[in-house]
Amino acid sequence: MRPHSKNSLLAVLMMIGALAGCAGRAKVQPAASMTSGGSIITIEASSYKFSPSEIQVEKPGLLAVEVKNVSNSEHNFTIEDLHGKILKSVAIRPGGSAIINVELTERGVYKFYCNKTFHSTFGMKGQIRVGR
Ligand SMILES: [Cu+2]
Repeated sequence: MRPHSKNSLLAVLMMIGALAGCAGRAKVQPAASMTSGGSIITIEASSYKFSPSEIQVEKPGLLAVEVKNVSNSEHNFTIEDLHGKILKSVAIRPGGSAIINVELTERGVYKFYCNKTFHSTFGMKGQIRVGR
């Protein structure tokens, strides 16, 4: 292998390492507690990500998710239970918002995503961890 091709391989490896590092550093956002007993979190939907995408909830119970679509495209918020069953699936128009109430009855990691074609592939997905 000639020296310059070795260097470009190294550059590619370093780039992959940097990307993986970014993915691993996703900030976990704790949901706020409501006086009524449940929790609440606000998520911004843009093309193509949810922010925050990693959410922590103290314990099982009601979670109110406010999803604000800050993009010019229609998006969707779909959340599954621990067994892959869809709990809620709500469309959010461009510039609009929706409050989605879900009962997260068990400790564990709940996946959410946008169900529009390819959006989750592009990165419109995240998870809610209930309990430590
Ligand atoms: Cu989407």
